[in-house]
Amino acid sequence: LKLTRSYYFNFRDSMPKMQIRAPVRRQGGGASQPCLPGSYTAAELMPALDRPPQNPSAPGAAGKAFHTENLSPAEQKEKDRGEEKHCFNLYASDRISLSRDLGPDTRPPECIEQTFRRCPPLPTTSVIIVFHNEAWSTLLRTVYSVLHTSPALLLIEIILVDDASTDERLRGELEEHLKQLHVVRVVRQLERKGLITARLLGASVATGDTLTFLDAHCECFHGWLEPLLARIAENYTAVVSPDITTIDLNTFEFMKPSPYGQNHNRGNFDWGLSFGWEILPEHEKQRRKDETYPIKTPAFAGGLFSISKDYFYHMGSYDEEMEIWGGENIEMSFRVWQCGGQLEIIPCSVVGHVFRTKSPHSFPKGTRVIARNQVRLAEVWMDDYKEIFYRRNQQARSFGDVSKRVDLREKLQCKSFSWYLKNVYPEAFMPDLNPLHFGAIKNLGKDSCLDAGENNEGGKALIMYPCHGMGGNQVPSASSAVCSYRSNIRVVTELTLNETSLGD
Ligand SMILES: [Mn+2]
Repeated sequence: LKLTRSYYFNFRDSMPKMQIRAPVRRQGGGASQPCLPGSYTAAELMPALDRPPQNPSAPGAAGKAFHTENLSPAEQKEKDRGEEKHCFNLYASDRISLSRDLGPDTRPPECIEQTFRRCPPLPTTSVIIVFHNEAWSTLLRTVYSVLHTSPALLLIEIILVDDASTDERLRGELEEHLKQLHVVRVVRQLERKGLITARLLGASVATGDTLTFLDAHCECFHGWLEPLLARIAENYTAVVSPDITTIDLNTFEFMKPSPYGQNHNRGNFDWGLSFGWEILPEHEKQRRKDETYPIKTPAFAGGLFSISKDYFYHMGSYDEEMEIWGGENIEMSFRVWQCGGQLEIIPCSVVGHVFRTKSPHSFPKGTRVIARNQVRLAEVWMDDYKEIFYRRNQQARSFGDVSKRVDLREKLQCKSFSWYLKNVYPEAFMPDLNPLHFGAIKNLGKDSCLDAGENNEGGKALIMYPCHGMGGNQVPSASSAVCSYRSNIRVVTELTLNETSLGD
């Protein structure tokens, strides 16, 4: 076993570092390629780096919570400082091993027992991690986690893309530390240009058959990579996300998967073009015989996914004129589906992510860039349905030149947005395309407007709220007696339009 691995590393190290291999499209039966019959053995799928022996009583061992209460004043001060800078418990993260294990494999048995055929072979991958002033311990734990869980055979490299970090430690010391890890390298974007440009930079130097994008504060669970790559081997046009689980931002507890399967969510969007999660519709549950089946998802969160590298470029990678962050995941969701691909979540692939409740980063040009990105995607992909978005979001429609993206849509002969709604997301809440009236419903006496309220996913009653004239939660699209309220609320409210029913 050791022999096979050292042979592999020798072989790899003997090749020039920046070699570019001919792209190999691995689709269908792979009859033209010689490959061995049967399935990969455990020995063939040995990780790129062995996990060092673990101390079961160390902080956060086996993915358990690490509680940091009752601290001394000095410790508390450190904790507060970390929290302020990163919006998670850095004090805890800094004390948890960079190589911590996550305990036994608790996935459903069919995931644990899943085997992967050698023919066609599983494609290799380049893992691309973009960071901007990320905390040292979360960034490095992400890197080690990938190395400890990804088969050496499949992991070509980890590419860290620095989006102009200013923290001193992330500059010189990072390369120094990574020298010992042969497959990790850093590329730097000197000016802060955001996630999209940084990912494109990472992809441009990647040499794997597939690209796997991860956030800089993740931990990968047992066997996360193989099911993603197996799905791409099976279908070159599949764009696949792992099942994203929570790493608690206060205790760094890793929420492990349940052996009995989960109540899965899929991704969606509302007419403000924000991403959200929803439970699977019944027909999708019926279609899946067990947990090895992919979940088809109308939209994806876009932070963690794998895609064939050829397909990534064939499909127009990203809209390069989108700035910083925001909207790019919805753009890619529409594009993949409308242009013949599939967007899927693979439940046997589990990756943890530290979900924060607020962003620790400033947006160089304010959150206006998100609105601009959204307008760009609405203009290119949504046909007449963009009007529903504009009705809710009454911002200026300045979005630059989208002609290249329109040409792309033409070239790929992509389907219409109404095709997407009908075939991929028939459950979408559909406001009228041409309502008789639309706007806020106002109580003139009190100058308050009917409002969906904050975080109303449909379960809460509507409220009266001072009118702000900005649309958003106050713009239903109304036609005669039917008031369709906020897009992601699928309850159609019958309103009797008389004064008594519109009191507060
Ligand atoms: Mn993140």
